[in-house]
Amino acid sequence: MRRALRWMAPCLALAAALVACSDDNGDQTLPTVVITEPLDGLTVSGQVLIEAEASDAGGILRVSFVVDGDELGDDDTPPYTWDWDSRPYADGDTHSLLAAAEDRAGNLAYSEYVVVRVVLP
Ligand SMILES: [Ca+2]
Repeated sequence: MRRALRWMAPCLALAAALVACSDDNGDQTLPTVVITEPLDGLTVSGQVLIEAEASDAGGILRVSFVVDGDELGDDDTPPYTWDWDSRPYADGDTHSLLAAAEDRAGNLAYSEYVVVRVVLP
């Protein structure tokens, strides 16, 4: 919301002059993000390194890591990784991993889901 207001202010100012300013407000292109580790369908155990690749012409602010809809945390420097402790999860259950990348203009993009099966160490 704050972002929207910040974005609109110069547009409103320029509207009087009939200047199209949508292209002058910076980056509106979503970043790209993909989980590179672990691979989809893999069986994992113990501490699991989740790694994502993210890129954006305007730069990446942070990549957040999500398991079953719950955010684990984020990383703001590449390589974007998170050490996921899978030990509290039930033996044999599957879980969906997701990475969300935010660029420096606040555009948010999500990776494809990666589904892994957790087994106890
Ligand atoms: Ca962008």
